Amino acid sequence: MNKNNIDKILRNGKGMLLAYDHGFEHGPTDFDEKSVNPEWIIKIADSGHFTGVVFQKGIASKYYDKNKHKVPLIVKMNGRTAYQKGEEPLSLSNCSVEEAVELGASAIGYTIYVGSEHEQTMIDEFAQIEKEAHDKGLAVIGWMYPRGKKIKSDTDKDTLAYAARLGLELNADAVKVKYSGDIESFKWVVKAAGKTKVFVVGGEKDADEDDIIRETKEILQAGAVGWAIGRNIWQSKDPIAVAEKIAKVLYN
Ligand code: FBP
Repeated sequence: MNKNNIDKILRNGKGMLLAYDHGFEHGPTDFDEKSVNPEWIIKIADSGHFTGVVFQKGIASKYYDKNKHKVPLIVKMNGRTAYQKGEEPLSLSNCSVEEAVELGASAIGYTIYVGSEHEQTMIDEFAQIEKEAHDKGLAVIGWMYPRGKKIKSDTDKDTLAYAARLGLELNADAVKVKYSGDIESFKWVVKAAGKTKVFVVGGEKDADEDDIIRETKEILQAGAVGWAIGRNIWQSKDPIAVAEKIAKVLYN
């Protein structure tokens, strides 16, 4: 049993993880003059509204100081560049669990493209990382993304429920999945995940910032623990103010 690991990245049973691995996944195209600088992101993450910050190992190693920063670190173990956005995606690890521990990680994250023809390769790698991470006392979060020719819709209730359930089957402490778009269908996704907690992906920045507050209420009602969110925070004009608004709904 790895009962308490996940509590390190939750507050009152809820959580908001600031995702910042986009430089790897998309290239710096998502950033502006300010958000391209990881120091600014750590400042946002350390504002008190987040229960974790997600970095690949390079940014963690060069910018995250485990003795100085309060926000828990989640090291994203795998990634693939935007050049590899083929129909059947594969994402492999570029970091060891030992390195994540040295960097001060409380948790590790790993993407599985559920449904991709390379799915088994990612499941095998995840299984090894999961065992080692749990042995070393880290929480394990599965970025469970249905992708590939077999996937008709990546926000379909049953597709998402399958992805969330796979996280439970693989012993993830939490999964990160897209929102299905309505409370009732998402309840089923959360139920399928069982004792594995559910974080929701923020996605592209909403045009109206009130949408993220409405969605926060909805995902909580469905039973999710909160967000793993990037662009909706650091692409905002005032990231800390948006985070504070979400935090008020989330942790109360
Ligand atoms: P956002 O909240 O900005 O969507 O970030 C969540 C995230 O999962 C990141 O961790 C990751 O870099 C990105 O989305 C991947 O997006 P995609 O695979 O859809 O290009």
